[in-house]
Amino acid sequence: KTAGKPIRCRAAIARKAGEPLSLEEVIVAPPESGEVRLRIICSSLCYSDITFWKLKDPPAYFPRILGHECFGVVESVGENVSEVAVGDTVIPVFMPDCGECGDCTSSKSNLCSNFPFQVVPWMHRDQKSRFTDINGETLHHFLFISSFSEYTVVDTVHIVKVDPTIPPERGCLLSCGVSTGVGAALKTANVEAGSTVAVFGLGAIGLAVSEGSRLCGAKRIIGVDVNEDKYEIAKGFGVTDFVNSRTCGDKSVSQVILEMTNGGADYCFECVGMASLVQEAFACCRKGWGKTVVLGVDKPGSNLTLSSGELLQTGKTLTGCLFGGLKPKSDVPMLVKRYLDKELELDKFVTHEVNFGDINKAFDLLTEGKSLRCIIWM
Ligand code: CXF
Ligand code: ZN
Repeated sequence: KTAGKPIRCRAAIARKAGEPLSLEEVIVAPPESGEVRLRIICSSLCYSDITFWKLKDPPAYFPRILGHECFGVVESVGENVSEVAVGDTVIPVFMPDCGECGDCTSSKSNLCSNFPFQVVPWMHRDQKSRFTDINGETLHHFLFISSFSEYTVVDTVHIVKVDPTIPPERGCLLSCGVSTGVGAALKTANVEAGSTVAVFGLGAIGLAVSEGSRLCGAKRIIGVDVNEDKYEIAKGFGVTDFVNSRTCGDKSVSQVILEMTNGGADYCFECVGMASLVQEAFACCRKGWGKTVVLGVDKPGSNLTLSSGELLQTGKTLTGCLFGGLKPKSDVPMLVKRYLDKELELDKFVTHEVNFGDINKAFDLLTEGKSLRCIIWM
């Protein structure tokens, strides 16, 4: 009944940087060609929502509907949509997957060139918004998803149809953060069984890297954090050793890890977003074959200092990835299957749940470092 017509529903609008989201009625336009309109079942809060909510300078856009880690059902489809139908359960992903370009057709890349990933506040194809508030003011999109609304319009290049038997409150985790960490271990690094891994930063992303490394059969997983309390939590994600980077005395973290591992970790993952930590990670991955993967997002313009001699003489690899290097349309269903087969553990990431009306509590919990993932039920 609603197909082809605007929908009036409830959304949480970020009106000003860092101020509580305001729950308001919004109008969601019907999907255009190549797009679908989704009913969001639940979202979970990813730290990128906080980052862009706090942002005062460009690329900050207000008013805006944030949210990008979610699970939904197709309410209606625009023209030229054959991949999904009304009623299908989907996981939206901020990374596009057009399935046709040189990158999407290659198993070696997840960086779509037809819809290059950028942080813009619009829909891909017409650079316009599908949201207005009740006064007719345009509301900006976020990461092509904007899930803090009962209904949202998403381009089909950003949706993945999934097995409807996965519970929404687990499926939504695979929409961003957990997939990013698990993918970095499974795909970007391709962690070998029996290896030693060092994870810098034990937030949800670092813990997802640990979970991915555990899945790959890593023998030793060294967690690095400034907060000692993280170790107890991290043990549940496969972390076997802990280094407090604040209490290394006159040694650097990399020196401590080089000594602990007798020459370096086979794989290092930077999950904080600090150039200096990338250097530390690279310094303690093993010569000859060590691989360092950057997942953390540092401030724009932050540079790495790396000696070309060190690169030449050690043969180490330094790389980075978005969304763990996963190809959304094929790899998200693979992770769903591994969850349903009881290999990939997702339950332990969920520390809190709130109703949509209490969404600001979810923001407080994550800002204060009290939650890993908080489910926000529509
Ligand atoms: C991030 C990835 C890097 C750019 C900003 C958004 N994605 C999701 O949290
Ligand atoms: Zn995210």
